[in-house]
Amino acid sequence: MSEQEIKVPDLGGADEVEVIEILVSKGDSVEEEDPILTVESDKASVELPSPGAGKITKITVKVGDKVKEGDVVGMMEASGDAGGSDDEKDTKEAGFSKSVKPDLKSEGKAKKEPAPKKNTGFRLVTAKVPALDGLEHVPIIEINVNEGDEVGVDDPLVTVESDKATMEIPSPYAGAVGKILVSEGERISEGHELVEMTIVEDNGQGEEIGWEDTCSEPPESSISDKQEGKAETERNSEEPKPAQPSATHEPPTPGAKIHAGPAVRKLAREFGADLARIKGSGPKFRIIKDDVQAFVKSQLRQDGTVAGDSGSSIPGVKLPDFSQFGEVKREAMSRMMFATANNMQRSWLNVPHVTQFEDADITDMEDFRKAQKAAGEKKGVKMTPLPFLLKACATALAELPQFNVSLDMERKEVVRKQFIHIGIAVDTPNGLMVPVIRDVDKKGLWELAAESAELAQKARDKQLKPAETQGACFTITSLGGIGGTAFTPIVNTPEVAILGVSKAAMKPVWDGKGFQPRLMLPLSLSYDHRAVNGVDGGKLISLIGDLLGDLRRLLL
Ligand code: CAO
Repeated sequence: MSEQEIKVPDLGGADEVEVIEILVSKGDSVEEEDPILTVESDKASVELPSPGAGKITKITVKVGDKVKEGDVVGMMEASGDAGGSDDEKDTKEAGFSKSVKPDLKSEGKAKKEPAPKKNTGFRLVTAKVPALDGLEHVPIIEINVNEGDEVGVDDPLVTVESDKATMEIPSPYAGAVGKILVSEGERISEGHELVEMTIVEDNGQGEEIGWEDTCSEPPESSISDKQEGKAETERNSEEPKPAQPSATHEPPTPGAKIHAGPAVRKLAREFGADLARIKGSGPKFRIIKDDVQAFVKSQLRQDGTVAGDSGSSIPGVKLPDFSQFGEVKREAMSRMMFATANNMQRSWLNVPHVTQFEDADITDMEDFRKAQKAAGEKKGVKMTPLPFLLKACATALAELPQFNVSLDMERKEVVRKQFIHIGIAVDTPNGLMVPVIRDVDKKGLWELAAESAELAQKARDKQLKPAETQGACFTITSLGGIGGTAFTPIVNTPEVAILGVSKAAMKPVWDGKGFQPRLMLPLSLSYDHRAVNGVDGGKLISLIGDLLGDLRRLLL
């Protein structure tokens, strides 16, 4: 192992560039060509790659430093034979310039466009790709304009990215963007037609400022400078200079310029993160890798999809090596199991749960239900306790509409639903599913019996359509056919309450004179204590109990 200097390679003509991002830290292992720093001239940002494979021992520059060709920016311990001879080292140090050599001095400047013939009035021209300093077939990563946009000379039309640099292709004309002739991902080289534009001419003195006509050199100040200044002013007026990487995001601003290097853009693409929604915490509000990572993490937390992350700063559960205790087998979770696990965790962590219990006297209800057996056989529908529970819950929700809501905490609003759709938890071989019965309040017991049986069967057969699992206001989870005396169900967010039903049992009930044998159905109502208070919880569960105890009340 030998230590070697990491030097700034040939910068393709730029005298001095600014370090805008340091992509490695002391102790990091890197491969040859791995990006070490991002530097930026006034025209382009470029990553300086590692001259070889090894371990970084020191970085001697900081963000904001100006560097030029030959400057030492760090040290590394080369692995393998990366130490090599001095000649070899020099070659590797110059690896950047040997692979792709974007011209940091003139990058993005369009070659003089042949002057379109001048006529008076409007004229259609086609903006083409200028010389790209040796680069060919570079992919377009962003189209910066839309049809109908007014652009000025040098405004960026598209952004392309080689494996080392990101650059904007500026417009050679001022005018209105017409048909866009390229698409994102398309690879372009010099001469490729980008967009059609309508330019205005006024007896040959019009707004067209084709470089050939007006400048012997392309315009001095590039659009990057102009737009960066504009973006900076806008952002400065919104907030003070950022200090920490920030995961905050805003709705995309159409046409806003994004400042990010190639590695950051690549990372964002890999995560599917929209750079327009990420605030940069780097110099000049440049988006750095930390910003992308923080943004992605915050998005996943919002979706509740960070595996092993509680989403509430509570450390995840650490697993021991189970094999030390005996033989184990591992198997992949099904997608449904993983989704259910995340939903449960999200609900448990977001919702302050309270559970209240009640025993409903269903002796009369069961007599009535059993009396329907023959009628059910005729109809081909089995009448279980579930339709009664559905009907009782719908009636109770109509009477206590404070339970038929969802909370929009972001907008500080309560969403009051003007419909009563109820989900039923169904145990399937693939896991828990919750099909939804719509407009329960408008349906009769037979209809509810038929529909719940059909949806439960569809759930077990994996035949449910997405729409059949959406839109519930409330959920019933019945373990009555299985057993148990009570349980505390987890609210199925964004609903605010759920009714758990356990197994009915004969119990001695005091009627004021003596104990009577009654069939009692244990109910557990869990609710979101942000949305409803304990008094309401008590009212709802008592009401459901009363309705089940005396079915005539369902008619009132
Ligand atoms: N007490 C006593 N018996 C009950 C009862 C109760 N609360 N609820 C139902 N039963 C009886 C039924 O009457 C039926 O008996 P018979 O065959 O003698 O008539 C038997 O239990 C089976 O009923 P069922 O389960 O077929 O029908 P259902 O309408 O009561 O329930 C469904 C349908 C889909 C809710 C149920 O099949 C199911 O999947 N339950 C599990 C829900 C679940 O997983 N919850 C947990 C979610 S949290 O992890």
